Amino acid sequence: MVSFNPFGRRHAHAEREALDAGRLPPGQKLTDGWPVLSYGAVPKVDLATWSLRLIGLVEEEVVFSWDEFNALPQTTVHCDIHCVTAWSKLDNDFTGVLVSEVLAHVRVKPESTFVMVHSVGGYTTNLPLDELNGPNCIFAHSHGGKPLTPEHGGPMRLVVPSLYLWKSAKWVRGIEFMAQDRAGFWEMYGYNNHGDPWKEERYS
Ligand SMILES: Nc1nc2c(c(=O)[nH]1)N[C@H]1C(S)=C(S)[C@@H](COP(=O)(O)O)O[C@H]1N2
Ligand SMILES: [Mo]
Repeated sequence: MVSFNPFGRRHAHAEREALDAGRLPPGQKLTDGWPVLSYGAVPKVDLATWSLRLIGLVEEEVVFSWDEFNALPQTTVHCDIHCVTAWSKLDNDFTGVLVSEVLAHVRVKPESTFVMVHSVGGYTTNLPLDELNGPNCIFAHSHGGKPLTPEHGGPMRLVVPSLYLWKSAKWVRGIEFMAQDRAGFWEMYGYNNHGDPWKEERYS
C-alpha cells in the first residue's frame, strides 16, 4: 500500500532526477541525511600530536603536523559520494588539501604503484597510486563549510569520489607507498578490490 507522503514524493522525485541526470550509480538510493558507517569506535584524535605520514617506498619519509597540513593550499571539491550499502549523497562540498598537493611534497620511488591508506584505530584501504592521485581526491577537514564531525572522520579524512566510500578512509594518519597491491580491511573481508560504483564493483 502506498500512503500519501509529500516528503516521500519529493524524495522519489529527487531520486528520479538524479537518475535521469546520470548521477545515481546502478542500485543506489538517495539519502537525505548522512549515515555514519564505521567499524569500531570513533577515535579520539589530539591535534597537538596529529600527523600525516608518507611512508613506504619513498626516497625520504615526509611527516606533516596539523599546522603544516593546514598551511598547504586549500581547495573545495564538490562531489557525490556512494556507499556500497546502497546510499548516495549528492552535492557535497569537501574542503581540505588535494591529494595531488600533498603528494607533490614526497619523492615516491618509481616502483611504487599502489598505496595503503592507514587510519587511526587500524582501518586500512588499498588503491592504485594513480587513483589516489586522481582529480578531486582530497584530504578533507570540512564538509559544507564546517569541520568534519568525529564520526565522519574529523579532524581529517580522505575522499575519493570516484570509488565506493569505504575507500574514503576516515581519521587518516598515513599513506604507505607499495610496489605490490595488498588488500585493506574491507577488501580482505570480501569487498571488491577496486570498488567502482558505476560498474557496481561491490563485493569480490
Ligand atoms: N577509519 C575508517 N574509515 C572508514 C571506515 C571505517 O570504519 N574506519 N568506514 C568506511 C566505510 S565502509 C564507509 S561507507 C565510509 C562512511 O563514511 P561516513 O561514516 O562519513 O558516512 O567511511 C569509510 N572510511
Ligand atoms: Mo561502507
